[in-house]
Amino acid sequence: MTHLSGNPPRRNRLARLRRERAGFSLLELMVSIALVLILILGINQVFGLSSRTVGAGQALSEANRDGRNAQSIFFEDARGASSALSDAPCLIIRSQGVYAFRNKADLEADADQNPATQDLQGDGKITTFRSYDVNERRHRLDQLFMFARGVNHRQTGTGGSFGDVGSSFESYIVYGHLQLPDNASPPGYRYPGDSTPGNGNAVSNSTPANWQTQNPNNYFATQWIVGRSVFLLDAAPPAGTAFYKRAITDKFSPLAPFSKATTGELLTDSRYDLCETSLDTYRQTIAFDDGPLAKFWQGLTAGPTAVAPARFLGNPTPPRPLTSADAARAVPCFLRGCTQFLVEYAGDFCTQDPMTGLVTSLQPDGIIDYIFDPPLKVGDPVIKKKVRWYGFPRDVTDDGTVDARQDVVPLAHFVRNSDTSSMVADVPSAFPVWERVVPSSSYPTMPPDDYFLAAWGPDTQNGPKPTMIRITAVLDDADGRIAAGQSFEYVLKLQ
Ligand SMILES: [Ca+2]
Ligand SMILES: [Ca+2]
Ligand SMILES: [Ca+2]
Repeated sequence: MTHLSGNPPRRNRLARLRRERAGFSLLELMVSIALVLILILGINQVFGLSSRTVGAGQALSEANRDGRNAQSIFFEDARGASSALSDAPCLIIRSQGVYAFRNKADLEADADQNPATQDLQGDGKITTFRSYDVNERRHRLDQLFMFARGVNHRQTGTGGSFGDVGSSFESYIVYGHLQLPDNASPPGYRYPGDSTPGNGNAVSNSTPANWQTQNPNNYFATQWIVGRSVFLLDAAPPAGTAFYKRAITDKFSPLAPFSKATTGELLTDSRYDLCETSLDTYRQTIAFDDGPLAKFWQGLTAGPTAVAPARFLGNPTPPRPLTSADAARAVPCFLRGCTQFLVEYAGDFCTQDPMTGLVTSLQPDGIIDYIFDPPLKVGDPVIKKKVRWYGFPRDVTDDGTVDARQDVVPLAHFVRNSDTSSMVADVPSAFPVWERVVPSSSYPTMPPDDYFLAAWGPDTQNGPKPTMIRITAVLDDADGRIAAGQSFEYVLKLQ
């Protein structure tokens, strides 16, 4: 009998079913469980890997977004500063570095817990970073103080209001790292990188002892936030509004860091954004600047100690329920995770020999001061000129030394040290900018808290001012999702 259909004989089907019901052997079961486990592990790995990739991508795009957003704000402020430059009371750049760890993991991986030293190659050879280095352990926390014309609106309010109605065509803008709150109640505000017990507000402390209790939110470089504090200038603030007040006893009020509001808060408290003055009034205020102890650049930048600059308070995550004072402190928070903030300037301050680039006179020659690229050596053809940037000494050629021909140096250093025989021996103190500089010979041994300051004020009203400001910012991820911070460079045209 031949079966033409596809159905096997019933007996055969039963036999096979019986065989199938006998199921898997223990060995088969174990093997299949093992296979499933391996599969699960594999899937987990793939998901873990892709979520890490997504995390890094997200952190990267966040940094890029913040960097781009900052650009439009910088440019807008520069436009305002540019239109106020000719009669602005002053312009100040203050530069200072601190040693700091990138994050907790960086601290824990460091053998001697000192951020100024690092075993770079992992071979036991310890490198000690210099004060003028700019890297993952040596950070710049520069500040820019400037005046601007252009409409700015109120962002803080009197009493219970989160933002009073009002605007001003003149403003005072300060960029710089913020003091951030610790976890106490009420919070104490701490300087970036500082772990001195007792709210010392030192510029930096290289020992990480007690950072968790002393400065849990502003110790590591990736925790830092650069602030943008905008104060509206209004000669006659509206009635019923709180504002920073001019006071005879405080010469640089109402824009000095310790100027007081009508309700008692300090300017650095970031409580209000309205000041009782104007560009004209304030220029006159600081024009009567007299005596070595009362210069406007000191009056506007002075912090709690001689080397500590004034830093404004910020709180990016104000507690709930929100009060108007807490809301006001969220306003200045501008660039999060900003591990470097460098401000440098360029302009036409001197006359240079077109063949050698050496300074021949301390008068502008109509050409923005320049450097030769590549470095000028005997017999080198002149290839091209690059803008010369002035500021806190910085080794931009990355050869380990600061050289006036190629690197960023203070203007006074450049005009003093150009090795021309006709060079003047000294720079007049008010030419064409007031600069606090250390002798160039001491750059390699410069104390870690030494600072640079350049200021243009009423006494240099007719002297040359910067044509450009260069801001370099590094934005990093607090969670360490990216290998290193992203660098952004903004060149702001002032004239
Ligand atoms: Ca170390
Ligand atoms: Ca020039
Ligand atoms: Ca160099």
